[in-house]
Order: sequence, then structure tokens, then C-alpha cells
Amino acid sequence: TDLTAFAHGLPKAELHLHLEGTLEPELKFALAAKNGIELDQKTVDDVKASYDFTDLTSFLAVYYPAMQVLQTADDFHDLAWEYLQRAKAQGVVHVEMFFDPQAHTSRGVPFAEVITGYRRAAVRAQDELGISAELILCFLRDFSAEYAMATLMEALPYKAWIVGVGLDSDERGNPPEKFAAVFARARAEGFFLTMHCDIDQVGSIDNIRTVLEDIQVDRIDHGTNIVEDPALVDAAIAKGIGFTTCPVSNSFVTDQMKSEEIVSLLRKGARVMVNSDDPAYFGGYVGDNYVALAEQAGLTATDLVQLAINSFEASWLTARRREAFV
Ligand code: ES4
Ligand code: ZN
Repeated sequence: TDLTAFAHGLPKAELHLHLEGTLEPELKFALAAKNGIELDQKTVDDVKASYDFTDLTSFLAVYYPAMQVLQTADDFHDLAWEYLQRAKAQGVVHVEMFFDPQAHTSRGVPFAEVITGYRRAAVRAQDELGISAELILCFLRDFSAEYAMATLMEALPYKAWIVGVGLDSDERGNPPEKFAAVFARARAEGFFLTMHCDIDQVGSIDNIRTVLEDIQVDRIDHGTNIVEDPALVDAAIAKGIGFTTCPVSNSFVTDQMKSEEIVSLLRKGARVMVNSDDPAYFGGYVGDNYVALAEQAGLTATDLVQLAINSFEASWLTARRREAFV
């Protein structure tokens, strides 16, 4: 339809994208063959058949084992480069990409392999696609705070290649305050801060309050449960907090897109925008997410433009550029 073409052509920033979540089955097989890794599944259809997620836990149980095919800097480069070309085709002109170094260092892959491969793709995206691409280091919240701090220390020599830090993986039993010291240190080092506050997790409104008031993040990933507390919404709007929502992902890990919550935030003037999260697993890149939300919620082209404007306003592009040029 016209709205689909409009959504895909609209220049936009993508702010919630896990690079490890862009591993398409075809690349998984190619890397497995190259690295001599035997996979359980034999065909692309076998792999897709295993994608029957009903919640975050069942998703993560598929997501982490798949990463074994990623071994060398070239592999990380190829993963990110394939994503960046797909993003370009859906109107992305700026992207801040999450990566999960501990999903690799915990299985013996050196941090340097991971970041040098991803960085090479980010630089190439600028040169060959005209996309500005930044990296956000995400800590896995189901590992210890000590391991997160050690990972932050390992990242410091690469500071110029990392715009911010985030927190992802399983929120149950791993509340934001577990990482308060890590995030305080990250802020002191000059990184922007964001944290996942996943949808409908136990205590999610308390976690949202903690990340806003105590951790003092710049953005919240997902975080749409904030609509339960209108005063907190007003406070977040006053601070200019970005909400990086992911409607297609929501429809897998909860049973709905949470379009009412997203549209409620949009109508109130919050810096909410739409992103793809783990597009290879949930079957939709960022333009597809704009279209899915628009169809579900009856959004107009004007609404999509506002989401795209919000994506730039919530990005860390302006502040970085300002620092670089003053
Ligand atoms: C994730 Cl959907 C989701 N939630 C939490 N952590 C994640 N890492 C990758 N995708
Ligand atoms: Zn996410």
C-alpha cells in the first residue's frame, strides 16, 4: 500500500536493534560451514520452525545457542554488514546498535574480535551506504554485576567506538539496581545510558521508576508499562526520555504489540519511536514495524513522521556531534 511505501521510505533512526538478533538462517548456515560447526537444524525451514516463541524465556533459549557460529572478527563484520544493508533498504539513515559481548566472551571469543568486526561494518556503512552507525555495549543482566564491570573495563580502550551502554536479557530476578555501580561508572566514563524494562515483567513499573530516578538513564528500551503511572509519564516527558518500542517483538514475547500503550505515549508527546529489536527472529525490520503498528492502531502518515522525528530526537547523534565539533 501507499502507507507501506511511505513507512519504508521515511528517513529514520533505529535505536533498539540487537546485532545478534539479526542473524538470518542463511548466514547462520554459511558461518557454520565456514567455521566447521555442526548445527542441529539442516534447512532454513527447520530453523524457522524452531522460532515458536511465547515469551522472553523461550526466545532467549533459541537466541543464545545460535551465536556459536560467530567466531571471528570477519563473522561479526558480516553479521552487522548484512543488517546494515537491510536497514538501508527500509529507510534507516542512523542506527545505534546493541551488541552483547558477554554472549561471546563467556564462550571464549575475545572481546577484541567482537568489537573490531562490528566497528569495521559500522565504518563501512558510513562510507558505502551513507548511514551513521554507532555501537551500544549491552550487559547481560543474568550474569553478575562483577562480570559486567569487568566487561566495561575491557571496553574502555575502545571508548571512541561505543556511544552508550545498555542492559538486556532476562529481567526476572535481575532488577536495574543490581547494576547501579556499573552504570554509575559508565556515566562517569562519558557513555550514554539505557536499560531494557521489558513488557509485563514482574515489578516492571518499579524497575521503570528505578531506571529513571536512581540510575538516571537517557532512554528506556521498551518501557511501555510506564503508562500505568501517569505522573511518571509526565516526569519522563519533562526529562526528554526516549522510549524505544518494538511492536512486532512485543507480539512474540507478550501476546500483543502493545499498540495502545505506544500510541498513548505518542499522543502525550513522549519521545517514543518504533524499532525492530531482533528482526531475524521476529520477522520484521524497522520499516515493517512502522507498518505493523500503523495497521494495528490506524496511524496516519503524520503519525509515522512524528515517530521518525522522535527517533532522531531520542538518538545520541546530536550530542555526540556537538561534542565532536565544538
Ligand atoms: C532481547 Cl526481546 C529481548 N529482551 C531482552 N533481551 C534481549 N536481547 C535480545 N533480545
Ligand atoms: Zn531488546
